[in-house]
Amino acid sequence: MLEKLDALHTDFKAQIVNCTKQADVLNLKSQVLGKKGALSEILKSLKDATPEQRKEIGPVSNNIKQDIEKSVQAKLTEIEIGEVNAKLAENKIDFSLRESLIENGLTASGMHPVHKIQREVEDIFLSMGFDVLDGPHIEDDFHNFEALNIPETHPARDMQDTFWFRDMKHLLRTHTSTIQVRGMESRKPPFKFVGPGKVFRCERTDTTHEMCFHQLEGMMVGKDITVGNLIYFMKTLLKEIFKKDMEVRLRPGFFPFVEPGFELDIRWKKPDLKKGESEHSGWLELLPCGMVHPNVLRAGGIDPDEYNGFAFGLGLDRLVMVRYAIEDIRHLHSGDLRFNKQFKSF
Ligand code: FA5
Repeated sequence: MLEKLDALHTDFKAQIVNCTKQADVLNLKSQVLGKKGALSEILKSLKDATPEQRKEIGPVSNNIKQDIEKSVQAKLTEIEIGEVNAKLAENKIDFSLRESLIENGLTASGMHPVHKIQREVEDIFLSMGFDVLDGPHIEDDFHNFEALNIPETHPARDMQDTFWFRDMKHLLRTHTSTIQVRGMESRKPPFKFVGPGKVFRCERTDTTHEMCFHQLEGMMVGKDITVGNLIYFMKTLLKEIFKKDMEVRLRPGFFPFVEPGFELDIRWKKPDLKKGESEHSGWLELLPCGMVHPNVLRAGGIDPDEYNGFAFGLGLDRLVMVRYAIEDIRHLHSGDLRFNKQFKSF
């Protein structure tokens, strides 16, 4: 019986190396280990064996069974990896190369308008000497609220309804001001940086409100920074984006992390004008900003008696709406190809 087992094992090993499909491997496994398979057939005669022979054959047949199962698993994995690699090689696309996209017939595609405007804004700030920073989507209470002068019991927490994790310590960031805090922690003044990214709020959606949208935070800290500096950078940004001087309005706005705080609104030519309504009737809230609150500087390890600065938070989806006269923010992430195809990059 031992010879038969040995022959079965050798035969299995010879056959499995030639399998090229997962189905062949599974068939082979069932021929050898299945209920009516070769191993069961051999072990049927175990009933006629002496107790000594059984003692010897039992462990041998178990070892062979385990080895076959291991080989089957390894072969299945090897074939799967081979298939995935073959598919990857077949569909090799370098998304950073225009030629590669054209080769693959992907010329109808384009960069998403929010991503495109984000890159443009980053480039504008880079050209003015700002750094571009990144930050995590999942944040802790400290970086999203506490360090921004919004303690646990502060009513300002209600301004940004939040998706909390079960531990009630972590949340999906509600604004990119978290990058402001992380930026202060990692550098010494003077500095200036912007931090773009996705943010999340438990919002009731409408034409100008989404639950997941994009912001770009900016911060400049140094000595004797003024509101004049803030307005200069904001107006330069808008002029570069819209390629003309934009009419803006600055009105007082409350944010616990700035003092004084402002809302910078932009004159918006409403795309869905009602009868009799002037096309210049709209102001769109676009860019809240202000001088950084001393408590925020302190939380970031900066002495407010020595340094001050400004900060702003730009709504990137809203900027796209103004630039392309989009009447409903929900088009932007609807995945509707009729909408997306209008933003071909080339
Ligand atoms: C903030 O998020 C502040 N962190 C911004 C800030 C930074 C103020 C630094 C002062 C200093 P607010 O909640 O207003 O502020 O959002 C900022 C911008 O994001 C808005 O002006 C708007 O353009 C955009 N925004 C806000 N909520 C939504 C929404 N639900 N959908 C789309 N865009 C939104």
